[in-house]
Amino acid sequence: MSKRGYRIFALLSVFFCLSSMISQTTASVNGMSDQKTPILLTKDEQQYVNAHPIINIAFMTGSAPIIFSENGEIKGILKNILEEISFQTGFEFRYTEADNRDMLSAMANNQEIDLIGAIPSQYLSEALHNKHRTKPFLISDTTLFMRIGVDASKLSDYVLALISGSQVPEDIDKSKVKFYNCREAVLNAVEKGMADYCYANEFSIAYYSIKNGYKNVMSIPQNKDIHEYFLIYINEDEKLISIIDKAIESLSIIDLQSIILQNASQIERNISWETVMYLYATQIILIALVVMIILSLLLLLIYQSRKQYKRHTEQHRLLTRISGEYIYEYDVKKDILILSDETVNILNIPKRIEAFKKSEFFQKNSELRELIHTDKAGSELSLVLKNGDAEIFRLINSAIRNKKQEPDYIVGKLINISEEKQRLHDLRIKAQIDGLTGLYNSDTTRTLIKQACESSSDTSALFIIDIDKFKNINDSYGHPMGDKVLTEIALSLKKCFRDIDIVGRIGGDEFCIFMSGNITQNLVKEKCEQLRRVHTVSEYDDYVFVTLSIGVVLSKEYAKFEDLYKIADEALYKAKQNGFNGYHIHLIS
Ligand code: GH3
Ligand code: MG
Repeated sequence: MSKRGYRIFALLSVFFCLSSMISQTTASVNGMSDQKTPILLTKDEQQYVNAHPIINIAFMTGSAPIIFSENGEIKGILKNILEEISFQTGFEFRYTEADNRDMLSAMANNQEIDLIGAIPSQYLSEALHNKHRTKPFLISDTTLFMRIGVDASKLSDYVLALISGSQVPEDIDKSKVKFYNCREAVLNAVEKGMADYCYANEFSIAYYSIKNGYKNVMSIPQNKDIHEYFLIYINEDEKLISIIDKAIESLSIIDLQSIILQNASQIERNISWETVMYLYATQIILIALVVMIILSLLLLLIYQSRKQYKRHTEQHRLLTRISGEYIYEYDVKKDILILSDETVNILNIPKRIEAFKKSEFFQKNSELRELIHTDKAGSELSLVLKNGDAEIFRLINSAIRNKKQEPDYIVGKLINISEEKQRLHDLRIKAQIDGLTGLYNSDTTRTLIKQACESSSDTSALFIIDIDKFKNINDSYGHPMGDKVLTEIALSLKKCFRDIDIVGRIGGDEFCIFMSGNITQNLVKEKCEQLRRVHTVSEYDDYVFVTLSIGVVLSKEYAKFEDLYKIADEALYKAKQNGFNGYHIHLIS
């Protein structure tokens, strides 16, 4: 038979024992009838019970399931039998547990006890052997209990486990014997391999096999020897002997069966990890595998979602960086401002500011206060960056509100719009400038001069300057040369006038200049003389000589642009009439 086969046999034999022992025992109990005999105490016996109600009984430790203590409570077949006797006689039994035989003998010698319970005759010391005893209340076959692997036909080669104080059988070598304190210790020694075999009653083997979950052993009924269980009287007290004997005899087979069954069904199993593994190894491994697979899948799922989350965060970070967006959060209740890494990178403030409203950043920088204004969308603010530059940001705030609609949390972003602003500015400027000469274009010139006229009450001068015979230049030297002439003249005009003067091109070869402030006639003349010189424009080998005609109106009081323009235009016409390269000044006083 395989090792595992033996183990199964061993376990099965334990259960077999439990069921078979009941019928066997009940049949073996000497003198017991099927019917419970009512116990009738004589008058003397009743008086004895009244005078000696307490009976002290001692038993050996580890004698389960016959009698034993568990968690301070006395249990077992004998305990139940004595309860029955107690019920019938009126005796009260008090129990003392002896750890070893010497202790038991000492209690007997000192007359501390009245009875000793449940020691088979084989294990009695000589002194106890001669004492009076009850009829046996339980009989059991002797069973060989041995470690799996022991050859039952050569037991003399193996180590025998005995209860201390027991006689060593004659045919056994004493060096091959080990002693243990009690029955349970003997059985445990065989299970653990400290000894190889022992003999025990089938009740104890069944009980401890279930309780301790033995798995390295097997038991074989011997049919050669029996264990009888009885009570031993310490004193030759005839009355006590007569009462107890009567009571034991009165126990019916049914009483005993139910007592044994009750004890067999109440074995508390010591569940060790090894026992559980032995019994449920396959199931445990399967469950562990399933759990491991589920755990692995969960871990994989968590890993993947974390990876995805990281990727999303990184994408979002990149997007915000590319789009020039800077995120921040503000916990309204806790008054904590938290900036994203990107925001920290550009602004000169920490990533997390506790008590933001009291912080110096908030106190000193009014722009930063805007960050915690709820539902602020589209407002613009200028922030000083780490590098010292000030840039313009558009601010968008959104609030998470509580049930009372108060903001609990504000999430916002700053969008850097400096470049956009600059572009707009450039476009606006571009729209005001004449593409060829870089001077104000006609519309802008007129608008600016109109505005200047309206706001100025000082003497002002409006110049209209026209290039003489410009058409000829185009015709003779080509259009590009004409453009060059226009550009050079524009440059000369710029140089001639002050920065605060409005200088613009208002037609093909016509320019308009407005001077305000205390403009004198002399200054106007001076400017006209300056412009009257012949302008030489060269391109490669070509030289063009250009002259200008100038019409000026000098007004000492407020005048409308349209009026001034008309007068200056007439002055120009006069200058042209007088021959080219001249000027005419019209004074309005
Ligand atoms: P006047 O002395 O009487 O002013 O004669 P003019 O030849 O200058 O006559 P007019 O003012 O009629 O001629 C202006 C010419 O300027 C007509 C047009 O072809 C030319 N012109 C207008 N805009 C441009 C330009 O942007 N580039 C060039 N090259 N020529 C232009
Ligand atoms: Mg002209």
